[in-house]
Amino acid sequence: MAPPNNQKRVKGVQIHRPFIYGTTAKLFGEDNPKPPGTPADHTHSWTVFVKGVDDTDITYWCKKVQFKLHESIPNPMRMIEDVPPGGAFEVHETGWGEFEITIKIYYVPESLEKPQTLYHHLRLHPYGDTEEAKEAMRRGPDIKSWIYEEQIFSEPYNEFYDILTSPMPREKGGGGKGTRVMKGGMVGSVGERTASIPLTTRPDQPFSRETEKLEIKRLEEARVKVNDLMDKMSDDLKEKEAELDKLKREYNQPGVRA
Ligand code: SLL
Repeated sequence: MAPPNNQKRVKGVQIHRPFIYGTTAKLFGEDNPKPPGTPADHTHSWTVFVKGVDDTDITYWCKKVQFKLHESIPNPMRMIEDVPPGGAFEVHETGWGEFEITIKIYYVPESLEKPQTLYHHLRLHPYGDTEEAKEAMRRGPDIKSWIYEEQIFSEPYNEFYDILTSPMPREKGGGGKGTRVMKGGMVGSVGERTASIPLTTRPDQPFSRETEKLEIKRLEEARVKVNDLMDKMSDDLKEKEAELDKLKREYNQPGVRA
């Protein structure tokens, strides 16, 4: 869409907004009974979603989300819109197999941005022999494949810039600290329009500054390990080269050759 004449890009500005997308699956069983009418070969219920980190509002920049499911599923194109602030754009389904879901994010019209596409693999089983998979098993029956992502708006148009950065209107007559009145009159504390993420991790909120610190620690440990391995390999190589030199010298000595 061509921007109207009065719209200008805010130069040199980049706004980022964290969000999460992914899938949560659960095996049918005693604690997750099959809803009546579910086909006999379906083994899991699952959800695919796009939402804010810590359930913060993303509806001021994300207008709607289209999920393209596997063609074996009836009506595979699902458009989700009119989500209340702080809610999730999500689809609930049941099935038996894993596949790649196409997630198309549509921005609010004021952004004048084209939609963007993400791809996500629906995971039904915690696979692998890794610590991560074992930890997933220990944590419980939900199979989560969640991705932290940051939406970047580079030099947004001025009207959209105002929307992105405006504080939420405070409730008249004062609610408690942090209480906000959102579109539609809903009151809650879905947070400011900022890029902040929570300080600590909670069971259903795995992305936080704490997670970030742990990840940095993990990367640093891996870097040290790789360096140690490289040093060891370089020592081994030197040793082998010395041995090769020695053998060559012995071989070239008079009387050795037959
Ligand atoms: C596989 N390539 O073989 C994948 C395909 C398809 C998943 C997975 C059917 C759901 C329904 C369903 O779970 N399809 O019948 O509504 O693993």
